[in-house]
Amino acid sequence: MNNEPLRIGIACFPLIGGSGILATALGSELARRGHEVHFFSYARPVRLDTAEARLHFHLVELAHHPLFPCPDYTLPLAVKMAEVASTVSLDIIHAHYAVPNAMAAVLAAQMSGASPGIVTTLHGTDTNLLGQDPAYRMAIEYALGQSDAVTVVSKSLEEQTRETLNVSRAIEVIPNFFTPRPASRTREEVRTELGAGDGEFLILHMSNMRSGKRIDLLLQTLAAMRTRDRTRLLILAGEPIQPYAEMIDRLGLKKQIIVRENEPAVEDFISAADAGLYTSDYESFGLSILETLYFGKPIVAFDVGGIPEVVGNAYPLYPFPNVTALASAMDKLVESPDYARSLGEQGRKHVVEKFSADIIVDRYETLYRRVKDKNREGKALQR
Ligand code: GMT
Repeated sequence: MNNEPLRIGIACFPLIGGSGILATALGSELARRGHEVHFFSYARPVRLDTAEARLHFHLVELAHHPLFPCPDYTLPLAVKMAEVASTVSLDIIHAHYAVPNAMAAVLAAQMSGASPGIVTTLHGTDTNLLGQDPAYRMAIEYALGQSDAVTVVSKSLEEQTRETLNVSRAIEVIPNFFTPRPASRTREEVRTELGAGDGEFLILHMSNMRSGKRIDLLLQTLAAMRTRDRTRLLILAGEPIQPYAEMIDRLGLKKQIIVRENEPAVEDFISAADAGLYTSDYESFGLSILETLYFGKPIVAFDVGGIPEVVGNAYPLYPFPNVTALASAMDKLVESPDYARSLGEQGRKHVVEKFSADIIVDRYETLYRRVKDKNREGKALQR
């Protein structure tokens, strides 16, 4: 492989959410491999450590112009990327999300003299939510058409994208990956801090708490568990739990639930947990599931979207929205530590084999080089 370092721009959402977390992890891995990486967003991505060599962050200020009915982000993002693309000669802009990031990248490439290649990754919401919205659909299709390469995070998302959007171009499936950072505290220290007793089974749920995560079903599952008095549910929440306070009270779950908001050190909490519970009605991939399995902790989830690809075909999943099935699957884990261990090990083996950084970052690197070479040939032909 050609080892010449690349100059890569990454446009992503900065908050707790799989696409930003994946984009940040990818940028860090690329910088470790010797590439120069420039992040663009309206806030510093939560897991980004710019103390690392070759990682740069460009803050994009929202434009609050009195002429606009609401602040604008797309154009300031495009201009910032065009400026940096010209100054440092970016080879690639990797946009995570079609709108606004890929659309802004298309504009940036046209405005800047550097004409970087554009790689767009769809993460799910661009297809199943914005892709259905007539106000965005055409822009998404245009951004995909103008990108030099398009990737999606699962086969399931590729199928859904082809069904939902008018795209005939090549789409490459490059799944997400995870590189756990070493836990900074012991399992015992974290459990003591959480107030989880020795004999208690600690169930973990990590999400941004948006409606598709079906927190209602998460709570109902816990409430339906035979073993609920022996368990605690730790929610690592990207948004406040407040909207569910009434439901928690009504289901009598107050004593069982521990909430931590915006925790970046997920590794500490996954190590401290005994299993994961995920109740989304759809996930293109399910990065939190990957993270949980990586630590050898079994998960219980519905059979939706790309989740079967993440856990592997032999892994048990349950039909949506059957909370009784989820509750008894979780009861089985609580009551049979050997079964829980072997299911966790089965999941861990699968994800380490399929979704380790080495494999997935190689695929992105190969794609970037292909796009860069094609771009170079195109420019040579124009001369
Ligand atoms: O739904 C979320 O949690 C946020 C969303 C995002 O854009 O960050 O997540 C999407 O991208 C993740 C990374 O590829 C996937 O793991 C999630 O499954 C996907 N969410 C949906 O498809 C609903």
